[in-house]
Amino acid sequence: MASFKFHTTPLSFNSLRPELVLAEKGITDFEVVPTDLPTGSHKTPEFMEKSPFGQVPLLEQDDIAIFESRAIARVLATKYSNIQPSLIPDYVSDPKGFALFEQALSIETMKVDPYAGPLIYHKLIGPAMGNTPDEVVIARCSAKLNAHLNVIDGILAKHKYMAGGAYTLADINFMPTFHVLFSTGDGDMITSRPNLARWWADVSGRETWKKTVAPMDRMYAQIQAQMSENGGKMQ
Ligand SMILES: N[C@@H](CCC(=O)N[C@@H](CS)C(=O)NCC(=O)O)C(=O)O
Repeated sequence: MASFKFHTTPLSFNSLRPELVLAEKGITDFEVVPTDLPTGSHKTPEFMEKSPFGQVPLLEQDDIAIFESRAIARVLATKYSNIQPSLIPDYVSDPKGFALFEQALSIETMKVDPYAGPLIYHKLIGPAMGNTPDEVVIARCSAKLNAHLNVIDGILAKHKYMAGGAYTLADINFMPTFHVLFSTGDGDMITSRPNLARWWADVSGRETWKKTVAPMDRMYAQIQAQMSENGGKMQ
């Protein structure tokens, strides 16, 4: 019997966080429950009972439902902490590594996501749904994100990965958002910065990442092809 249920869709870049943890750990013994965003299967009362923001990903295990991709990724990385790569530094044996890890997680949620999120919405998701992009939001978020990426580039000048010498969940948490920046035409935010570019080449070159991101890339390519036939709209 599968040890948990994972609700996801290849349309969801946030789902890539827990999916990459599972790929890194080699876990395949679980049930994937496909969510159909276009038909709104994530807005039914049954789904929203478990995921009250009406979003994926969603993990169901041990009689509890857990939403928010970063929380799910951390639960899974902790559940399978005995399988390498460890992904979460141990505070007792490596307090400095653990501190850098917590710091890197916070940088992603506080300094990257609040600016990259609206950028991705206004440049990619909104227009695909027929909404007019807000250029003021785009300009403000691009400026902030660029400033914060300069700092992150400086951090990566000091160590190989986001939280020190080892690849961790902190790296994983940044990756989906940075990947989508290549689809908004902002890939140079990563590739023009030497340390970020070196880090990105390393982490995105991992076989686990290539395998995890492939279904989303195929789905985005299909949508783009449909949109160009459809005058820039999804349907
Ligand atoms: N902070 C949430 C964001 C989840 C999210 O935005 N999920 C998207 C797919 S990537 C979704 O379900 N969108 C549908 C909606 O919001 O109605 C997380 O990291 O899990």
